[in-house]
Amino acid sequence: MANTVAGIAESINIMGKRSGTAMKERNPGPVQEMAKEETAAGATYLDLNIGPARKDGTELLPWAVETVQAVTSLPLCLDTTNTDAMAAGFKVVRDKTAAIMNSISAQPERMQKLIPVAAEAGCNVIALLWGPDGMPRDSNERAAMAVDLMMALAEVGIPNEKMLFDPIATPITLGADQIASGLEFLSMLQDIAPGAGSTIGLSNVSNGVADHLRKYLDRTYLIMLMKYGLSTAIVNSYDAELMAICKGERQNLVDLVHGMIDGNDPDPATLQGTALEHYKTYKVLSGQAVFSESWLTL
Ligand code: THG
Repeated sequence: MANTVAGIAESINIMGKRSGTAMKERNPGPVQEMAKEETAAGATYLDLNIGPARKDGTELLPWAVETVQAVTSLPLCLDTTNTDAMAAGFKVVRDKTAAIMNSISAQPERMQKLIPVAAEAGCNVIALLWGPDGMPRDSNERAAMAVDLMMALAEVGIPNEKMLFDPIATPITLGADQIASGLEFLSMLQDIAPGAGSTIGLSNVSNGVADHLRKYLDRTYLIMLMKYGLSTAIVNSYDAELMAICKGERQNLVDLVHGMIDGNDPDPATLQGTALEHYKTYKVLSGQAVFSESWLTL
């Protein structure tokens, strides 16, 4: 049971208001400010997400890597679906063995292109459980994809300890079944790939939910994932409460939610503040209560 989770800060991102504009204009200032803010917030890695970057990815990602490396020594997580951009980005990464490739999915052409790049860099690899037919339907499909990825990575000498399996978080608005199946996969992971790590894009769970409510879902979801040994998470490092959970500073809330997973059902009348928020949010994320945007006030 993990007590801490390494946070991969997500905010330097081509879709973001501040960082997206700056990246498109190749304006280093805002990107470097954000890198310093994410570092100060206690991130363990900085994700640099340029999206598909079809036109200029091979130039943009190396620019982003060098821009951020000028102001922080934190290891980087290079995030793009453009395989040429990924290779170009890794060329200029200073500490390749500490960095993360985000990601290699279980699609044959992506595996073929990226696995040699990862082997050469000696980096960590996020193994994204997304297959040729898209999203896995249950934990067994996740397990089958994980085996495929693990075997292909092992073939080039990448050890389990450098793999971070991402079971893919789905929005709560699609229901709690997929959330349960991701957790179930994590509980199987050490049998499938002993020593391997894991990660998840936490904020996927609150995708499509009103902005001011998203953080409650992300925080409780993180605590649930910790019960199943999640080792890293892609996080909004501007949420100080979420970062406190990552750093192991909210043991009382962890005990509450993990107790509920074990079958305890505390009387909500005895809870208040953040404890009550996590109680209500756990009910929704575990499928015991139906999600609606009034879940916290009911
Ligand atoms: N798994 C892996 N990698 C991933 C994801 C995953 N990378 C991309 C994504 N999912 C995680 N990254 C983000 C980055 C930003 C946001 C969500 C996920 C986000 N940003 C705010 C918004 O859009 O409201 C703020 C944007 C802004 O700055 O204006 O939500 O699942 N392996």
